[in-house]
Amino acid sequence: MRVHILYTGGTLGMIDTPAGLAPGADLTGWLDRLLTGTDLADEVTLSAFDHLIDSSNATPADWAAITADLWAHQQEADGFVVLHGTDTMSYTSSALSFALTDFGKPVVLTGSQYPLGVVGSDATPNVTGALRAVTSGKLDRVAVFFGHKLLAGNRVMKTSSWAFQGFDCPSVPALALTGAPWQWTPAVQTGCGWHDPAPYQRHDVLVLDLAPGITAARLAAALDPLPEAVVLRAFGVGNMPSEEPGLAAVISDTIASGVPLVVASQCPQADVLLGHYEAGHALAQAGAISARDMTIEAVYAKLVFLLCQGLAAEEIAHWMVTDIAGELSS
Ligand code: ASN
Repeated sequence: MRVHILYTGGTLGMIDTPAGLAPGADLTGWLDRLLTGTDLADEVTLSAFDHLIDSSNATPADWAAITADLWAHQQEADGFVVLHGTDTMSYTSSALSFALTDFGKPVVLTGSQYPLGVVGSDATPNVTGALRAVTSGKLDRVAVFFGHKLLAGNRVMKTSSWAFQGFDCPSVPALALTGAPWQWTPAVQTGCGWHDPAPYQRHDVLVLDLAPGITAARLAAALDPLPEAVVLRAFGVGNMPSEEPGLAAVISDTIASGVPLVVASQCPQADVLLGHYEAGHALAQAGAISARDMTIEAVYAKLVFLLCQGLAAEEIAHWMVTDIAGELSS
């Protein structure tokens, strides 16, 4: 089994600098020592971003660069591991899941909370777990391995800034849990796929949180000038203040201007049901799109993905509620 690793940056390969943690560790030497004497000793190739990043700096251009690197090595390996910072790893894994439905080989992202040079770091279990996942013969999609769990790439969220169990899927079970042997969950649906997608580039998608007391004037100001699409993080099943003067009109004017507006929930575990309450009725009436049980990361990456395909607002509305890569329960 051959594995290709792409190193993009993140805490895993960072060292202390006067300005805080920054890339600079000897990843190649560390990997060599990790794999010497194992069944993967001579089976791993490595490529790296020219400019290693803290994943807080990642943009859709980085999602495109990762996708391009994976395709460039697609024939050379049986499985692929992307070493990535944890901060935006679930955005990248969601994005890759839409772009790689045709890839046909497992891709697992991982990183760590502590750098590889710290005694007790989670770098070793996370990287070896990711390697084990992509060589298992049981995975055919984009996933994240972290804290002894293998998690679907477009269902996962970073749930802790410090815990070794820093990631979870609030709406679906883990794909596998480590152990001897690993415990695998029976495979579930993976969506209809997307053939030959246009590469990622940046689009103007606004993610907006509602909070008690928000006014129509504040919401209107945040939407001026209009972005290409909006993700409105509303309350519960997709509710907003229905008694606040002018608020519903700002939403309906935005949608009437041809801007897709997706309503997601502030609850990590949610199923958005627009109109279930009177407080969500205006959103349903205005033609807002429900995020259903998608994570905020999957919603954002999917909107950027669909905008990159040059789709009109009605087509975006259709695809947002259609399962492309297993991101959405049908
Ligand atoms: N700031 C880091 C990053 O996302 C956090 C980490 O990797 N643990 O690149």
